[in-house]
Amino acid sequence: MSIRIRRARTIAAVAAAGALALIVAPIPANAADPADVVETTDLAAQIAVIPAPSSLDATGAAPVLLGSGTVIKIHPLDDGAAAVGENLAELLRDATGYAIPVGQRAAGASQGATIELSTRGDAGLGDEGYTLEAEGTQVSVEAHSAEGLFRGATTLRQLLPPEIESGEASDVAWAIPSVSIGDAPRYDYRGAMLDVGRRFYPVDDVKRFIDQMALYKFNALHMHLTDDQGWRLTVDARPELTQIGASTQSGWKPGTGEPWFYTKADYQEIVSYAAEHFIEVVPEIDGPSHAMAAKASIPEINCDGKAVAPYSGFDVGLPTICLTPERRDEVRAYLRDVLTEAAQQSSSDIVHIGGDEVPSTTQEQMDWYVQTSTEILAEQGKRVMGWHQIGASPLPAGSIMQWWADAGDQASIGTPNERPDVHELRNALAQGATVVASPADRSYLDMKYDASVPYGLRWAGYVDLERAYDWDPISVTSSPDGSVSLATEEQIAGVEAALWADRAYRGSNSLPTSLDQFIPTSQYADFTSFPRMPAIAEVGWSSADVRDFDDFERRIVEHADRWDELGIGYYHAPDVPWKE
Ligand code: TNX
Repeated sequence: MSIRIRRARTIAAVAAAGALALIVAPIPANAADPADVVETTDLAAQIAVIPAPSSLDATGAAPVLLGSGTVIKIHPLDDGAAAVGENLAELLRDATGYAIPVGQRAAGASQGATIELSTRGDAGLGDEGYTLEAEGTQVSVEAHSAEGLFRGATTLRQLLPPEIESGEASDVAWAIPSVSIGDAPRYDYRGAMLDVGRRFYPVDDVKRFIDQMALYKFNALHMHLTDDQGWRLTVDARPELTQIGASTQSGWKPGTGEPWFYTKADYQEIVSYAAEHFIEVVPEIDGPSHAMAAKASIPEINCDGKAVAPYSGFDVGLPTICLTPERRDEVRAYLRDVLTEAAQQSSSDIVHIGGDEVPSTTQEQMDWYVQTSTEILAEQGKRVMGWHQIGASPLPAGSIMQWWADAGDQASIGTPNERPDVHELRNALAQGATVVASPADRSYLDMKYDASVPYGLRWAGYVDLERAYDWDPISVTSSPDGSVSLATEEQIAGVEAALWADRAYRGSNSLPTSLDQFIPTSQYADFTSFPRMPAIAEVGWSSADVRDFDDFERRIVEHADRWDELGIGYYHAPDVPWKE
């Protein structure tokens, strides 16, 4: 990454230097209406970008004001900028009521700043880096790719007042603080996972989650498409998987609802919608454990050749797909069908093969399962990702380990009694794998924030906002004193926020007694993800030297105004000083 980063300055540091007081000096001549008096404190507070950029200078000059003549200017041959420009224009039009043409300034129009977008920036900006300059009557966002420009436009969105999110015209001063920003992500992979296996999310709820991911610069949607309680992906070669395997979800037996699965068209709609937001969809087909839905649908992947009953309970560690030699042809054929179709329907070069919580298998059996899966995916040009348990098996270089360990595993790093998880990660790294960090006691969004929370689990402890924020991939793959590290910075691909759905119902400290306890998936996802998902976004995007929890908390409080505009039902965590 060769973006030049000025000495990191947190917003708090800028404020301390008194620069923010200058920001709101005089209203410039292009103000749409003299009544648009911009409050000093509002505008200062408005500099609340999440994740924190690599460098941000509040220049102290007057703010830039959008007006009825604002145009998004792009070079006529810059197709990447045109697509991002249209997307930005739509957001601005809805909220401002202005025409916001994309192209050149309309003749005669004069009110309001010009926004110039370009993907012709320096290659040193990388795939997702950008610069943003706002001063006078001009905002310029420059990147080396459409993706980088989209990330920059997202920052611009966050520099506008929260009403920009409302989707309907409001009468506020559309002021952008005068700033100079240089930014690029720390890690390439910034994921969020939905467990649609335990609980099916309708397409619209998946899109809602994608919108939220995009606002915080995530770039990978990991879909946990299969588990004991359900199979959600249409596989043409194996129609039974959705005919039988989609009839259950956690707590819901066959016959209690519609079959819960994505048709091919549904899934493509999700993939395309994600792509419009520069997010890849990483599909997961979990196995050899967490596979009761497959075992209920396909008799020949069971050792006795008989289908199991569809499962809608709450246990883990249930029987695996048969791994003894006499069933290997059938299991290989099953894996070939499902992994090939998962690969072909997906937009990412990564397919996740699960591998977690496997009871009573030998290492030889696990190796066979992992190697068979990786070979099938290699034929499709895909790399494998897996929960870190697959790290004990032979893996091609370039595979990705998802590290979901907790503080207990970390505490054993470098001691004579390192836990098996640690060996698995060491072994994977030695084979040329990289790590996605999703430590359960930091980034599992299904962990309760505190004892009062009615949904979710607490096996990895409570995860309040500070716990979700105050870590990084190096710290969670190192011994507590930092003296032994499993991975170098280069061996870390990124981070993931994982939203499991084992207990997506009210009163989750016990098993449910009524289907009325199940809240809609959008409500569950909003509550568990906000405010913590933006914290994980910052862990993945922002360099360590610009991160500071107090400043993050200040910015989160500002973002709550955006969530209100967007109708996001976030948790009013008692440890956060919300405005009201
Ligand atoms: C552990 S993390 C699991 C999931 C559960 C989750 C609940 C992992 C790879 N396996 O099956 O849903 O805990 O928190």
